[in-house]
Amino acid sequence: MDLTTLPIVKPGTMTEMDRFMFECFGYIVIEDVLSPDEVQETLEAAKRLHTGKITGKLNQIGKGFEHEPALERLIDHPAFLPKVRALYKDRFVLQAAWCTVQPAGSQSVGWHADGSSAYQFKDLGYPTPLLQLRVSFNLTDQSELYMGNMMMIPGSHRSPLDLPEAVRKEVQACPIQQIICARPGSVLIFHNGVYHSPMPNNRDFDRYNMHYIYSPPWLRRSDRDATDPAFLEQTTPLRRALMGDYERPDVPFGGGYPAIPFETNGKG
Ligand SMILES: O=C(O)CCC(=O)C(=O)O
Repeated sequence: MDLTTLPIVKPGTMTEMDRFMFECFGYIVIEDVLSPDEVQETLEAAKRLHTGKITGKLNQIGKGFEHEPALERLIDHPAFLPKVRALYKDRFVLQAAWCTVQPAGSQSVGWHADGSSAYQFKDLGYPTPLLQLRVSFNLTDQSELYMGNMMMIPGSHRSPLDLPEAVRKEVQACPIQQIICARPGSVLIFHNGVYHSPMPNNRDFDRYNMHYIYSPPWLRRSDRDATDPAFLEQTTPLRRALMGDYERPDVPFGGGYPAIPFETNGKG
């Protein structure tokens, strides 16, 4: 009997209820953001990215958006962008974009909160601040269990205690965990502090997810040292600003930085 209920929200505006659920659980889910054609196009781009590089475990490749238009298009998708804007009060950058594959018949269970082993986010203060908001697109079907689904522990971003080490490799790590069963094209948005893990993929096809990570403007990028100048040249003003590669009055941000041109979305 599954009595758990996913925090499902509608695309677009971050409503008061969306925000309440995000604060309680640390994540929300938007179903069916991409059409089947869009899923197919994005999946083909993801597969090109991983061609010849798939090993037996979870693999991730960054900054594919620099040369794959289908991955670039999702950076500012209107289904989720208003929610990111609401959470960061319009001040953020794309800190990384990771395309992950959990190969057919493989597993990489490893419960963790996101952050950096160089300096854990949880050591910055309590509750762990929002520093990497992850927007994850399912590119393959994960509507049933054991399809490489994301597994989450709701509310764990507010726990002052770590998840016990002894369960970190267990599929059933905690009685309150949830498994995100969602169709391809659905989106999961989550706080870096939430404990999560991929579920094993017992199917005969590789599982692909595309993760976009949004952070305050001063956080160092993690999938690139700098964005490819050729990409910056050809992309839209909004996406250019979301890369964080803008001129600013002074290097330490003391003079602020130019407002992100959200109103240009989709233009020029
Ligand atoms: O794509 C996945 O299965 C999740 C990857 C993950 O948890 C991470 O990169 O932090």
